[in-house]
Amino acid sequence: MVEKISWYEEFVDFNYKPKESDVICLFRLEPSKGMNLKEVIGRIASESSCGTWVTLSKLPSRINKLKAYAFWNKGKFLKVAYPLELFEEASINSFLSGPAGNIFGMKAVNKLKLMDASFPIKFLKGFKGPNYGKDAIKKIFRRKRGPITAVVPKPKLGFSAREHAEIAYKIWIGGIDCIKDDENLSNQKFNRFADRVRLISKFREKAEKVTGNVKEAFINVTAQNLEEMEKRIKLIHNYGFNYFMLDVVISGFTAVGTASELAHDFNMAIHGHRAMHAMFTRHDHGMSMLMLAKIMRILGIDQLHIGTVIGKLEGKKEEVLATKELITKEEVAEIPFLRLEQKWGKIKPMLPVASGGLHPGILPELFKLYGTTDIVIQVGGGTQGHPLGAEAGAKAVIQAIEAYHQGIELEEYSKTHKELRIALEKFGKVHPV
Ligand code: CAP
Ligand code: MG
Repeated sequence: MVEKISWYEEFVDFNYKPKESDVICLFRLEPSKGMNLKEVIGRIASESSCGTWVTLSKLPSRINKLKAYAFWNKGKFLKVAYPLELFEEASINSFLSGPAGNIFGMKAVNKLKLMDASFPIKFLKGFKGPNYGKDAIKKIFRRKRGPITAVVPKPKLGFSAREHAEIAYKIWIGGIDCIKDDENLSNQKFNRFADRVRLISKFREKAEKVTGNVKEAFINVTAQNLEEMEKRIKLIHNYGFNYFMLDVVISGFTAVGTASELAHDFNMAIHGHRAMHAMFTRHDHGMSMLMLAKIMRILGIDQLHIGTVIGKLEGKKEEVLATKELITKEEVAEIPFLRLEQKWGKIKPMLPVASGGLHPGILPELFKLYGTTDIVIQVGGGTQGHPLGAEAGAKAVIQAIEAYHQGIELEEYSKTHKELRIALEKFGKVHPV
């Protein structure tokens, strides 16, 4: 009798009832030409857990306890249950190397997207999560509600450290809470990291004295190795800042885990920039932004860019709002084909960051979507594009927030607020693309 060559079907069981302790993954998939859905489903569950393409001469006695089961399929959507002991405790990387690993390169699969993964509390218990999260508003800024406001000195690159700090000062005295490095500013020759930290600190002291308000900075510690990243975090800490910023995708999940350990050690908050995410979160192959945001909350990022819906960067309303709920609530229900249910246990809620093409003219639209209590907004070009300069641009942003909080239309409020009026004359209500 010819021995059968494959055993993928052993990883499909539509009668399987997931255990409390299982990790459940939701995939969206399209089989390659010539492959039917059933053939592909077994491959996905097998290759992302403990199987392989061919029957083997010897199997470990525990193999059946480690098999993942594809147990639900509706159209292009598939759920796979993974026994928790497949994954190393307190390691997202261990998880990702399976359900976010080789299966995305299988010839049998034409398109595959990891939409979400629901983790049992037993797994989440291994992680500290965000150090501040939503509490930053009251613990760092000593305010009851948001938004926390931030501005990136623009253009992205080109200012010297001193020029950068001087612009920061203008933005701070215009009323903005935080200055943010751009995602591609690190330690360039024309703006050395150590000079920037020192000078921003100097101007921050001045701005706090002049305004009487807390002023913060999200300075980018993204570096080529963990040792250098740690050195940069320590320097920022030594200058008394409560935040640092990290490009979380470019740095990688191990760096995010290390940065989070340091943030807890130094009692700091991490601003997570998601540059590079769109290489795999857009369209139908890769991992959803919702899944990436869940990973960042587990790993301990305090606030994360998740999109604006109305700005210049891609992000559909349904997914942005489902992601915002996922990172700000204690638990969320399933949204069919988009999000699985998730209880968070002791993992603190994060703050969503809305950024990208924002300006005073469209802030009310953003707040209608997001609310203003738990949110960080970043308005870069929309501040420094103001005809009267950065300080006036900052004032126009603050005036737009005040108008929204008082329930007054921007046009009405701009009659008595010059900076807002001039901003509206230039930007109108344009949705930049
Ligand atoms: C926004 C920004 C941010 C984007 C990132 C930029 O500047 O600084 O990096 O918001 O996108 O470089 O484009 P503006 P996302 O305020 O001048 O648009 O927030 O979607 O991750
Ligand atoms: Mg940027």
